[in-house]
Amino acid sequence: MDRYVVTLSRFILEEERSHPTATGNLTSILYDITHAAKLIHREVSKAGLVDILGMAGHENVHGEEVRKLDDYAHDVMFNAMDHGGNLCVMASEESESLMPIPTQFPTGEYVLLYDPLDGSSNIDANISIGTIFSIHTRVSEGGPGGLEDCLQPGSRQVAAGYVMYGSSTVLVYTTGSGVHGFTLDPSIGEFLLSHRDIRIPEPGKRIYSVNEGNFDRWSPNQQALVNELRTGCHEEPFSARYVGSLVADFHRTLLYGGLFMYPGDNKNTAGKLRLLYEAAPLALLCEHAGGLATNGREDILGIQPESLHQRTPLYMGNRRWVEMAGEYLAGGDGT
Ligand code: AHM
Ligand code: MG
Repeated sequence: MDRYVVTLSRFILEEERSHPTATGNLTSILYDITHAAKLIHREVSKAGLVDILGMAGHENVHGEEVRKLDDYAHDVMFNAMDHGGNLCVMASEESESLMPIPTQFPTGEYVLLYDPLDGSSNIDANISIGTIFSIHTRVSEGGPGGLEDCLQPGSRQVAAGYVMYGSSTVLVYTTGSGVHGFTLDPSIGEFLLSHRDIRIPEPGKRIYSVNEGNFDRWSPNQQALVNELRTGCHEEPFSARYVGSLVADFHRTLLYGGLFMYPGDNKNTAGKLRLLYEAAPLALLCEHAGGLATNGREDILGIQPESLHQRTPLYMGNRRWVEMAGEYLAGGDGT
C-alpha cells in the first residue's frame, strides 16, 4: 500500500492513542459503524441492479413511506452495534421507541442515535443519501440505558458523523479534535483519509440552500432573509443550491461554505428535520469545523431534547451567515 495512505482504522487508533485515558470503547463503536457503512454502501451501490427499490409497504413513525433500503440500513446498523458491549441503548429515526441492547449481550457506557438512510426519497434518482450518527456517554447508572441517556443536549456528544453514499462514499466524523473525512476505496474495502481537519472555508462560497418551494408558508422575516440573499446581502447575490438530501447539502456546505436552512413554516412550525438524528450531529461537525448551527435563535447544541423524534428548524454553515439569518429572523435586516 502507498505509504502515504492512512486508513480510517489507523486514524481512529492513532486518535485513541493521543488520549491516554481512552478505554478503546469509542474506537470499537467507530469501527462497528464503519463496518455497517460498508454494508449499506454495498446495497446502495447496487440499488439499481436488484429488485430492492420501492416501498416496503408501511409508514414510519413520522407518517412517511419507508423504503426497503431504509429498513435494511436500520437493521444493519442495529445488528452491527448491538453486541459489542459498548452501548447501553440505541435510538433510530426509523424506530418509534428506544431500542434496548438484546439481553444476551453486555451493556456499556455509550448511547448511539442514528438516521440509517437520510434522504431516502432520492434513492430512485441516484442522488446522494447518507447515514448520520451521534454518540453520547450514558447518564444513567449501569444496566440497560433509558430515555434520559438519549435526551441529552448536542453539546454532550462525544462523537458524531455521517456517511454519504454519493459519486464516492465518504465518511466524515469528529470526536472533538477536528473534523476528518475518509473516502471508501471499493477495490480494497477501506476508507482512506482524504480530508484531514476540515474547516468551513472563510469567507467561503456565497451559497444558500433551502427548499424555496415552501416560500409562501414562511414567516415574513424568513422571506425577507431569502430575498436579501437572492438580491445582494449588502454585497453580491448568493447562488442557490439545494439537493434535498441533508447529508449532501451539508457536505457541500462543509467543503465550500454557505448557509443551509430548513426553517419552520406555518404548517410545520419546527420544520422537518429531527434534533437528535439530524440536527445535533451535523451541528457538532459544523461547529468543530468553525461554523455555527442554530434553530434561528439558539445554538442547536444547547437545546435540551424533550422527545426522541422532536423536530427543529435548522440554520447552519459559515458563522457569519448563520448569525445574519438570526438577525433577520429576529426582525432586523442583518446590518
Ligand atoms: P428523511 O429523513 O425522511 O429522509 O427526510 C429528511 C430529508 C433531508 O435529507 C432533507 O434535508 C430534507 O428531507 C428535504 O426535505 P424537503 O423535501 O421538504 O425539502
Ligand atoms: Mg432523516
